Amino acid sequence: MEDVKTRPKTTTRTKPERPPLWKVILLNDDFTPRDFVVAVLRAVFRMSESEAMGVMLTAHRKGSCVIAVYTQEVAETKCEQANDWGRRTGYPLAFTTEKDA
Ligand code: NFA
Repeated sequence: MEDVKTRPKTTTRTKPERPPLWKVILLNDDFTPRDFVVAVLRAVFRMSESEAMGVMLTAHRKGSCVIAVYTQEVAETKCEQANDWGRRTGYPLAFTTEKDA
């Protein structure tokens, strides 16, 4: 048997864990004016006019629409801010959060 020098082959790499993501979802209702929904989407979620219009129409037609995904804290804060807009004006406009798959 030859005297083969071996080096340890194990390396340890620590990759940072990705934080879990949460969806913010817009729910349709029959009362909130379309323009108001678009204004909230633009203000709270920083959407362009056409993005906001697309999201509003998808929720209107399908019942709900995923707006964006964020870390849990950001998702919950934005959801609360958006719900406050509806509450203050008396519209039943509702946003919710859900853990991403
Ligand atoms: N369905 C509402 C209307 O016809 C518009 C709306 C869209 C409300 C998306 C809430 C969410 N005025």
